[in-house]
Amino acid sequence: MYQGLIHRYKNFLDLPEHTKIISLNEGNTPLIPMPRLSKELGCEIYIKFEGLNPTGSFKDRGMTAAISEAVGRGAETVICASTGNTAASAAAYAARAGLRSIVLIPEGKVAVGKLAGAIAYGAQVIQIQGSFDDALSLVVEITQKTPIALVNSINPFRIEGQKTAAFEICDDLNAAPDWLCLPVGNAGNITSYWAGFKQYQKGLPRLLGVQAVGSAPLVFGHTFEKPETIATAIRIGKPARGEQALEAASESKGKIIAVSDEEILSAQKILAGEGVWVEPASAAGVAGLIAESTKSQFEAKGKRVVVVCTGHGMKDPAIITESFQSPKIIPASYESLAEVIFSK
Ligand code: AN7
Repeated sequence: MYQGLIHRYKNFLDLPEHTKIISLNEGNTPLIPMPRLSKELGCEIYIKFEGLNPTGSFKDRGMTAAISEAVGRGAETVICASTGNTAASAAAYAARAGLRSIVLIPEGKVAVGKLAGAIAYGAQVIQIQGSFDDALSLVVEITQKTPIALVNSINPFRIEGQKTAAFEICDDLNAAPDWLCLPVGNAGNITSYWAGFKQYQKGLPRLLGVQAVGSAPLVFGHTFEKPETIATAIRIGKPARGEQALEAASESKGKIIAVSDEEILSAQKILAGEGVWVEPASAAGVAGLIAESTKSQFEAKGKRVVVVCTGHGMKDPAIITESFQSPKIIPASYESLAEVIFSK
C-alpha cells in the first residue's frame, strides 16, 4: 500500500534521524496528458496535477517533511505565513500530529476554500493588515524569539519534501521532460524541483517559471511593496527564495516570465475545458507556455512539456461563481426543462 512520499523516497531525502513520519499519503499525483492543448501548441503536454494532494495543493509534499521533522524534535506549536495553501496544509499536518498550529494570512486576500480548510483543521487563523511578505517577517521574528517552529519554505525540510514531485515525474516518464512550467510565488517550489531533478539524474528540464505581472519581482528585478493579482496564491512581492529561483532558471537555460491576470484566467478556462479545474495561480504555468507559443521562436515546439498545476480549482470557487451568470431557475416541470434545453 502507498504510504506517502517520505516512505517512498526516504533514501533521497535529507531528513534528520529524529524525524517521525506524519503522513496523509500525500504525493503520487497523476501526470495527465492534454491531447487538445498539445495539438494546438505543437508540443507534448502533461499536467502534473498537484491539486489532488490531501489538502488540495502541492504544499502537502513539503509539509509532511516539515511537520515530521518538527514533531520528531519535540515541537509543540508550528506557525506559518501564507497566501492560503500553506496555511491549510500546515493546519492539516499539525492536526494529524497533535500539534497546535497558527497561521498568518494577508487580510481579505485568501481564497475561501483555503481559509475554510485552515479553520476546519483547527488552526488559529490570524489576519494581518499587510501583505504575505509582512506576515512572513513576523513569523520569522517570532520563531527566532520563541520555541514555535517555522514551517514556511524557508524551512529546509519543506524543500526536501517538495523535491519528490520531480522524482515522480522522472519515474512516470522514465526521464525528465524537456521543459517544466510552473507558477512562482515565494519560489520554494521551483527551487525544490530543480534540486530534485539534479539529484535524481534522469536528465534536466529547462524551467519556465511564471509570475503574475502585478507581483513579478523576479521578472522586473525589484521587490513589489504592494503586489496585486487575482491569483492570490502568488501575490508575493519579496520571494524568500528568489535568488535560488533565478539561479535555477538560468542554470537550466530556462527563464522566469510574467503573464497578465487575463492570460491566467484564460488558461484556467482552457484547462477546465479539457477536464482539469485548477485555481488561478495554478493556471499560470499554462498561461506562460501559451504566451511563449505565440513567439516566432517557440522553444518548446515539438518537445515534451510538464506543466505543474499546483492547487485545485475548488480552493477558489468565488473566482468562477462571481464572474459567471448564475444558473437559470425554472419550474420543476418537463415542459420548462425541454424548453430551456432545446430553445435557441
Ligand atoms: C497554488 O500558501 O506561498 O513559489 O503561502 O498556493 O513555492 O511559493 C502559496 C504558493 C503556486 C507558489 N501555486 O509556490 C502559500 C504560498 C499555488 C500556491 C504557489 C503557491 P512557491
